[in-house]
Formats: sequence, C-alpha cells, structure tokens
Amino acid sequence: VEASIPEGQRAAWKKFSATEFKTKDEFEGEVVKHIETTLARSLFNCDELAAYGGTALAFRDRLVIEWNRTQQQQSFADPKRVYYLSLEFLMGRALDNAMLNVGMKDVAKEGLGELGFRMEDVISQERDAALGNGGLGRLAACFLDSLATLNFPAWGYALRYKYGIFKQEIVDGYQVEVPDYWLDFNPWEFPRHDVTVDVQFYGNVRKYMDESGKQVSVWENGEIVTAVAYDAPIPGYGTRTTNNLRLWSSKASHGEFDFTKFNSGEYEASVADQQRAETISAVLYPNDSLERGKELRLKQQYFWCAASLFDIVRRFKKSRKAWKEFPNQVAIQLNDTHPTLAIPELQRILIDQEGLEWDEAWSIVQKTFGYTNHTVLPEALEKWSVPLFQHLLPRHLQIIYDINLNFLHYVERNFPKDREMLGRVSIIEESNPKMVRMAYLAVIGSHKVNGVAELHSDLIKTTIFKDFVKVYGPDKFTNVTNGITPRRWLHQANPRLSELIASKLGGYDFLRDLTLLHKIEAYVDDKEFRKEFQEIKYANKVRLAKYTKEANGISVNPSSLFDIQVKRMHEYKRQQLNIFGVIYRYLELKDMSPEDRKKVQPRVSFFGGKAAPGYWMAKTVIHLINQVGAVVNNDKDIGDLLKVIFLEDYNVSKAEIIVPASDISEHISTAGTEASGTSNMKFVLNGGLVIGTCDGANIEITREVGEDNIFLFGNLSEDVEDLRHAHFYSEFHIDPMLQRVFDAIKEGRFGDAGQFSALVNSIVEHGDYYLVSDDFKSYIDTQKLIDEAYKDQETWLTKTITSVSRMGFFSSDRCIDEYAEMIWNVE
Ligand code: GFP
Ligand code: GFP
Repeated sequence: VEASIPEGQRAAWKKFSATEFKTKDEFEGEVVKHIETTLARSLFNCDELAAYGGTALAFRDRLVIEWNRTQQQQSFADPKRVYYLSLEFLMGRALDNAMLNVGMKDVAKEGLGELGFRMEDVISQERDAALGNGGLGRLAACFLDSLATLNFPAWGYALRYKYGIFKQEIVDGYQVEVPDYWLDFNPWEFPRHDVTVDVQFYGNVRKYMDESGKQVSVWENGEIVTAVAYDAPIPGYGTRTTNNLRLWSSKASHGEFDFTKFNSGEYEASVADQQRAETISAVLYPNDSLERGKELRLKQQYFWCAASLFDIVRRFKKSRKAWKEFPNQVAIQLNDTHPTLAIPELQRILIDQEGLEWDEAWSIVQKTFGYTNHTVLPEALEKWSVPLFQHLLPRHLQIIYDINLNFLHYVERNFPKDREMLGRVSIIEESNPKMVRMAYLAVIGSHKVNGVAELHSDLIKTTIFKDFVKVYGPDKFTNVTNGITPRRWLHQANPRLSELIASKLGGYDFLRDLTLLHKIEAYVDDKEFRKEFQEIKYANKVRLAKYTKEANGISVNPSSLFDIQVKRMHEYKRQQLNIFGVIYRYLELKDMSPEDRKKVQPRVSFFGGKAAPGYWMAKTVIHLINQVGAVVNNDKDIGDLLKVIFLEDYNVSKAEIIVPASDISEHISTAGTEASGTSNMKFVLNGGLVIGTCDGANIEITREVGEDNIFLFGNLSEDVEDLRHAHFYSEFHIDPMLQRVFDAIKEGRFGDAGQFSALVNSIVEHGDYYLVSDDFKSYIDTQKLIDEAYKDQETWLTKTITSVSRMGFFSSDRCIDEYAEMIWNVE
C-alpha cells in the first residue's frame, strides 16, 4: 500500500494527526467547537438538536480515527474479508451505541450537564436509520455489531435510501404512511464522491469470435447510472476495530443535469434523466408480496449488486493475487434472495471482463457465495419475469440460462429416471410468462445454504429445497440460529439490569461473552438480587407507561400485567389471534359480576408494527386493534382490568423502551411459518416470559430456559398441512369461543362490522389458512394459565431470573462465530 505523503513530510503530518478527546474538558471543547463552527450555532441559539449534533460530531471524530486505523491495517494485512450483502440494515440510532463502544459515556453525560443539557434528551434527538422492514434488517444490523466486536474484517453493502421505511401515523384508527426524511441531518455518513461505479442497464449483447476462436460477449448500448459510495463507521464493543457499512446512492452518470438538453431548451428532459437515475436509491420497498415483479425493485437489486461487486473485485485486484485465490480472500453472504444477482454478475465479470473460462469462473463463484434463507412462505420467494429480465439485464439472462443448462445436465445425468425433476429444479419456471426463480439460483450459486433456526433449517430441506437436497446431498444445507447483540438489547435498552448483572459477575465481560450469564442463576434465591431485579422491571414498566401517556394519551397502571406484541403486521404472525383473544377477554369481563371482576388480573395489551401499504388485511387488523382499544379503554365497567394500546410507528428506538417493559410477549405465528423471530430473544433476555407456538427460535428458547419457563400452545408444524386440508374437505367448525368474538364484531360493538368482514371471512369462508380457529382455545386457555401464574409473583420472578441466566446462546456473537467457521472460513 502506498502512502500519499512523501517520507520527508510525514513527521509534520504525524505531529498534527487527529487525536481523541480524553477528558471531560476536552469533550466539552469538542462539542462547543463543533456547535460553533461545523453547525454555525452559538450560545444564543443552541437547542437540543444542536447539542445532539455537537455531541455526535465529537464522538464521530473518535470513531473516524479508529476507523481509519482499522481500514489501513486491513489494507496492509489483506486478510480474507466478509461481505454481507443486505438490502436492509435496520440500524436505529447511532450515538448511544457509539458512546458505548468507544467508551466515555459517563464523561459525556457530565460534560453535557455542564453545558446545560440532559443526556437522554440529547440522545432522543437522533432520527432512527430505518433502512429495513423488520427482523431481517435488524438481524443484519446486529451482525455488523458482532462482526466488529469479534474483530472480523467485514463490510456491509446496501443502498442509501433517501426514504427509509415510512413513518406510521394512526388517524381515526387507520394506518397512514408518511415519508421519513431521515437524511435531513445525518452526521454518521461520509460521502465518498471519489468512490463511484458506473452501472449499466438495458442495451443488447453482441457476440463475436476473437482471433483465438473464442466466443466473446459484449453488453453494449445500455443506459449508465452512477453509484456513489456513502460510508458509515461500525464500531465494535471493547475493541478498536471499526468496520465499514457502504451504502450506494444513485445519480445520473453525466452529473447534475444534462447541459446539452438544457441549452437546446429541453429544460424538463434535462432534469428528468437525473430524477430517473436518483429514483433507484430513493425508497426502501416495504415488505409486500403485491409489489413483486416491479421493474424498479429489480433495478435497485442490480444497481446495488453491480456496484458492490465492482468494489469487492477492485479491492481484490489491488493484492495482485491469482483469480483462484479469490474465494480465499472473499466471502460474500447473501441476506435472503435480494442480492442473488451478485451470482451472475460475478460470473459475468470473470468471463466477459477478466477472460476466465466458464468452468474456472463458476467454481470461483460457487466457493465465494453463501445464501441465508429467511422464509418458507411461497409468496415471499422472489421470481422475476423473463421478458423483464431480457429487457433490463440481457447479458445476465444469458448467463443464467447457461448456469441452468449446466445444472440441468448434471441433474439429468444423476437422476435419469426422474424426468419431472428437471422441471421442478429448473431456475426457469415454465409459466406464462416464464419466470426466473431467484432462490434456486441462490442455492445453485452458493456453497452453503442456511436457515435461521433449527426447525426452519429442517423445513427448507423438506419443503422448498427438497429436490436440491437430493441433488447436492444434505451437507450443503446448514443451520445458524439467529441471535441479537447484547450491547444494544441488554446494556443500552436496560442499563440498570446490565449494571445489576455486572455487579454480580464482577464486570461487563458478559457483554462480550453472553454465556457468562449462567452465573446469575446462583442468585435466583438471593433476596437483595430478587428485589432489585423486580424493581428494575417495574421501573421499565413505568417508563413505558409514561411513554404511552405521552404518545397515546392513555394512562396505564404499571402494576398490570404488560402483554406485548410488536413486529411487522402479517397474517402469519397472527396479530389477529391476539386481538380476537383480547375481545374474548373483554366479553368475559363484561359478563362477570363486580365481585368476580375484583379477582381478575389486570392486563395491558400492547401492539405495535407497520403494515405494508398495499396489504389490506394487515391494515384491517391495525384498524380492529384501534377500534377495540377505543371501546375497551373507555368502558367504565372495565377500568384498569384491561387496556388495549396500539403504539404508533414502532421502530428500533421505541423497541429499546418497549422490550424491557414486558411481563409477557407474544410470538404466536402459525407453526412452521416464522423462520426464527429475534424479538422473542430480546424480551426474554430482559426478564419477560413468552407465550408462543412451537415455531422458529421459540423451540430453542424452550430448550434453553426449560419448558416450565415458557407458555407454549397450539398445533405443531407437522399437523398444519392436514388441518388446512381438513378445512376444505371435511366439515369445518369455527371454534365456539372464536364464534362469540365474531358475533360481537358482527353486532357492531367495535364499529361498522363491514370494515372487518374480509378479516372474519378469511377464517370463516376462505379456509382459515393460518389456523386461527384451530389454535384459539389453546391460546385462550394458555392466557388464563398466565393470569394465574402472574398472581404468584415470587414464582414468576424465579422464572424470569432463571430465563435471563439461560439466554447466553442467543448472542449474535455466537452466530457470527458459526458463520465464520462453517460458511466463511475466516478468522
Ligand atoms: C480502504 C478504505 C479507505 C482507506 C483505504 C486505505 O479502501 O478509506 O483509505 O482502505 O487504508 F475504504 P479500499 O479497501 O476500499 O480500497
Ligand atoms: C424474517 C423472518 C424472521 C427472522 C428474520 C431474521 O424477518 O422469522 O427472525 O427474518 O432471520 F420472518 P421478519 O419477518 O421479522 O421481518
């Protein structure tokens, strides 16, 4: 690596090299300097936002120093790097995390106090970086934290969306989507106007023979869009390693706008090109099956894959190693099928641009990629129409056809008797129009495919990828159960609990090795510890109650049982089961005598989550929750016995307040549909128990914490198919308790029944695909068990403490170690 400053001048350079603030005074100096110069504010007009800006910039400076060191050191050592390609990184806020990871939060708190600000107010000024929908994007963010903490040389690659996931407002009980202008002030990113990649779309492929008689393909006459890199530093905890998240932003290749067109009077056309180019990285797609097949989404995917691959290949070429070394230097993980185009793109670079033979190139490609699957839901498996592909990416389509041809030859040779197999495993679906099955391409182009929890990893082998297990054998398929970073999801979200644990374990080592938590079990009978643990939970509930009062204007009693379900709104996650259960509870309360009501365990049911804008059923569930809340929360007979709260605009920073406040959280998907779930882990780690189905990571949580410490209910995944079948082919009776709920809805007790008829009919008339009726009784019975169990606060406390101490397995550090060993082969 060559330094740009000549030897003779380096001494001067080093003398003035940036240094890190070390004391409170130095910190204050940095804050004031940034507020006065970088932000051009003063003593007279410094609000909390400016104070946040100054603090963020002061910490950013520290981060950048570490970041430069890490990058330089990696450039010198040139180790194998991990590239995590994910269209979503749900990062949340950065300042608190930066303070934790570089240290000095206490210093900053004191310093800010002296300057006239409170730390909490300053932290809460930051906008969430909401570049994701839900679990998939948040998992990617936890992985970046763990990769840096464990000192892996790793890069995240994604798009710099101008608008992240929409902001959700609730108006008259309905979800309304509002754009999220998160980039207004974002001190955490560095534009790299010198790091750009030209990406091509459309055009045609010209083939010819070169002098040696080799066939050459040239992709030409396309439209070029430029990708500009924006980098965000990713600090590790308790280490100086600071990795990079590189986000690509799109702009017109000829710069701002087209002067030729402008000069000839075509004013609008000159701006139109620019706008069309910028549209590519403008918005994050909400997770919505109805949006499938949209050209812009395919464009986004290729734009991002092409820019990232170019960057990765450029970095590899700096080392001047032979191509066969590529998989020893580069591991690329595909987070879901969204980046699958990286597979034909790398093959294209190797054969069309670098002149490698097909087989040699393909062997490099397969060794480089790993693919993580996050769902078995058929509607979530991406497919693109062949005509669209042909139009947008003609050369890639040819390459995919060739990949497919080679693959099908192989299958034919090995399974001569199974003629149908070819049609089943082909990358091309013989429909009208024909479709490219991205998940199959991802499997064929990777050396390992993993699911995200044990049950899910078993299911992908017996359902969607069954035939591929026959073709490749079972070893290509593996499991890495998801995890969460304990830095954000314990220490940051629940500082008092983290402190209590540290006081018993003699320090914060458990934040780097979460298995150390098992030592807490020794304190399960310790009076002082129990008292403190319980007080912390209560304080966290008070904090959520306060937030609820501010946000919803509703007072809830922190002594009630807090029951929480927060996640994307989706039928398979079954928020409808939860709200039907709430209605049932309400009807029972109404029927009770005032005497009996006194014996009831008061409860608050919290909901939160966004529905994809085009997903009407999910939006109807939000509406029903709000309508039920409006009735129940104002019913004088009910009072504190039951409250129903919909927390608007659920996001990462709100999760940090919500998660530590649960007594029970709900993870109640139809068995076999939730690949893993990760919030289930967060809630238990923070001293809440789970009501859940035998699905995803609930099963492994049960194994770790013990069956006595979790409330499982419902049908098992192996019975789901038969039950669905029975709904259509035998007589299907709605559960009588659920029928009672439907009757109340039909009577109009929660507003005009017509608004909810599609929701009710999906169960009554259209086969109840998600088995709400089949699981209803078991769900209600289990909720009653919870009410009973909660009355015995001492036993409940024992359950929660025991569970926390047994959650060590679910750290994302453990996941990253498993990926590193089984899939990436990096140290
Ligand atoms: C990386 C970093 C740069 C840094 C160089 C040299 O570049 O910021 O200046 O290393 O240390 F991104 P590439 O690996 O991307 O070439
Ligand atoms: C998806 C799956 C979840 C899984 C995450 C991360 O995310 O079961 O835990 O990916 O692997 F469905 P969401 O549906 O939660 O967004």
